[in-house]
Amino acid sequence: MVNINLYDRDTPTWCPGCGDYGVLTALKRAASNLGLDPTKTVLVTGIGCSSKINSYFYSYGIHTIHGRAAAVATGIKLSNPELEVIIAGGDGDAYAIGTEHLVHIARRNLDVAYIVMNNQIYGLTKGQVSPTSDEGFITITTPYGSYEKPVNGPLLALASGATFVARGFSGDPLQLSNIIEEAIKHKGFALVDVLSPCVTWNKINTYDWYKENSYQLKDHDPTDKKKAFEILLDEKFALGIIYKKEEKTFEEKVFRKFVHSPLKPIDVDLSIEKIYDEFR
Ligand SMILES: Cc1ncc(C[n+]2csc(CCOP(=O)(O)OP(=O)(O)O)c2C)c(N)n1
Ligand code: SF4
Ligand SMILES: [Mg+2]
Repeated sequence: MVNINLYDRDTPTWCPGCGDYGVLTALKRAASNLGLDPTKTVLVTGIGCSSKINSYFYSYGIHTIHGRAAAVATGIKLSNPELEVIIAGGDGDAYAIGTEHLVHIARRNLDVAYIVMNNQIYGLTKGQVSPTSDEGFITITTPYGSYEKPVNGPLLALASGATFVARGFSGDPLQLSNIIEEAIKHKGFALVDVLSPCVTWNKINTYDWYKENSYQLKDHDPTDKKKAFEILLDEKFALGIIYKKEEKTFEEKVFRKFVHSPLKPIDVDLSIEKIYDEFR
């Protein structure tokens, strides 16, 4: 275990009480327990309040474009499989604009962990309906209530071939940190959906609401895939590791066959004048 403060960076600008604080705390604790080396760790995010998490976590990081974190993470992991690559972002990022990347990263079983901070709303853009908003949910873009059924992200990931699927709650950062630790340790694609309230724009799915509408998994065999599907179809949110199976990763199957070491660092002269010269 290393000192948790090692992973501190800027002070978060999230609203007081935002669920994302709990996720950051849990991630830092998991990193500390695993002794993650910040110089060999990359936290890749999309766009959203949740995606700002890599500004507050001390490691390498890329704040990519909305919905494309999984695609960028795939490139990083394939260039250098020795890096610990973690993806994080919101429900909009993962389950709306990024859906296709989620499906394909899951079925490839790339060895990365993906933390989705699910607040059932678009937080950063000030409270529009999201793909996980409940039917009937009133927002500024759905004044008569949402007419759409919510996307079940963990179920989608499991159906797409994810080899680790879990759900945590940012109101319980200790359990969440244990889950994130297991997800990072897992060899293969790990999805962690986190119930992470937006206290500013979502006045329905609050901490209390999630407490009333979730339950702890007990005596569950996470290798039982059929049971995992059943659990994910429950009306209430099951908390814990829902599915886990060891399978060959994408890197083991493809990358190692053709390239036997990470792409080598090269000396690049980043002087802007030199770059301009090339295009003059
Ligand atoms: C291509 C593109 N489309 C739309 C946006 C506008 N946009 C920024 S964040 C966001 C949604 C954020 O919601 P979510 O991913 O759930 O993150 P949260 O802020 O709730 O944590 C949208 C639609 C954008 N930045 N880029
Ligand atoms: S708007 Fe919502 S999601 Fe964004 S920082 Fe505030 S509470 Fe968190
Ligand atoms: Mg959101």
